[in-house]
Amino acid sequence: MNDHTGPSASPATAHERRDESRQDRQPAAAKLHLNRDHALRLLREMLRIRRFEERCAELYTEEKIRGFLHLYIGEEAIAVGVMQCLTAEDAVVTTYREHGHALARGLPMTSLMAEMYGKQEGCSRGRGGSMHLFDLARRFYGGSAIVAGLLPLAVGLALADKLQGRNRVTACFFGEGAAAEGEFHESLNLAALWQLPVLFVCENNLYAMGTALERSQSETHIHRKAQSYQIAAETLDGMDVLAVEIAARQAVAAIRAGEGPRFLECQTYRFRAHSMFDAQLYRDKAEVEAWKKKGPLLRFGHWLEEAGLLDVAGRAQMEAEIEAELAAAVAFAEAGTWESVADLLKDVYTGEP
Ligand SMILES: Cc1ncc(C[n+]2csc(CCOP(=O)(O)OP(=O)(O)O)c2C)c(N)n1
Repeated sequence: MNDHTGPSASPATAHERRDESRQDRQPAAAKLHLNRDHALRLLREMLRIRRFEERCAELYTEEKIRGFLHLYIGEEAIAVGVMQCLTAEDAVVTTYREHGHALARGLPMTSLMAEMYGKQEGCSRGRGGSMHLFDLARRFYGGSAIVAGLLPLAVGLALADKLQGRNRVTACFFGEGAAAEGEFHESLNLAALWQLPVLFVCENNLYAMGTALERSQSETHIHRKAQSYQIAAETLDGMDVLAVEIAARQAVAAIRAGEGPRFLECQTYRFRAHSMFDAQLYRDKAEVEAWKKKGPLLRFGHWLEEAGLLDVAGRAQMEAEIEAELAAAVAFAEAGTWESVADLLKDVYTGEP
């Protein structure tokens, strides 16, 4: 199978009015050469993220996980689609909504869950928690709480690679809210000016906390802001994992060929609240339900069934395997240890000798 003919309709919201490049998807789809193993991997990776976060939400209400918790549920296709196109040498930087990116990048679920618990066996030794997942060996530079704060970091990583002659890509994931920040514009300008190998991935889920995009930014076509800096940019259906992978594969190839940065605006939607403290009074329940019907898992799962690539038993087996992985991760976190009080100031910068 080398063609993607899956459903491509998007919910009837503001995104539908902003679809300049979607017509280009079909010819590009033929270049993906999708085989069964790869297709099933895409579904499995999205399911791992979904089930991990559903369990995190439960653990949060049980107060096993504390602090902030921003769920990526609904947006899984973006992290999974893009991550297929990166090598171990490439770098990844993300926002605080980064559990999905970390899992898709290959961080073990055990170390992620331990981090969620605040245990020192976690990927950030229990000091980061949900918002600051980090893994140097996998070049996963994590989890940044400051909106747009990660863009200069990505530009810096890419500049270092360029100066040292390494053919690497830095993938930088952020929400559309970042496009209202100065750092976004400074970063895009320098990345374009210096032709740096950055893949900017805007996860446009239409809301920055409780503020709708149309109420906060005069230009709602985020990719046009990138174009104004002479960066090749496009908008695409971020609920379609194949569309994301196709676009990312083309963008990464161009970056590796020395063509400078690329920008993808992925149209998506978060199904859950901004964080665990959010009554969601800023959007209609009907809007949320409409988007859920276009969810990446539902849609790709149906497509796999229709294509004869996954039957009921196969899906059940996949679910069971993920459940077992999740159970092991929770057990690992439960058995984890707290950092001793005596060590709490270790590695904390105080400015004093
Ligand atoms: C510089 C800065 N301003 C404000 C905040 C508070 N804040 C946290 S998340 C958020 C919304 C960001 O929305 P968006 O970038 O679209 O990402 P999403 O949460 O939708 O994934 C805001 C304003 C912050 N963390 N950093």
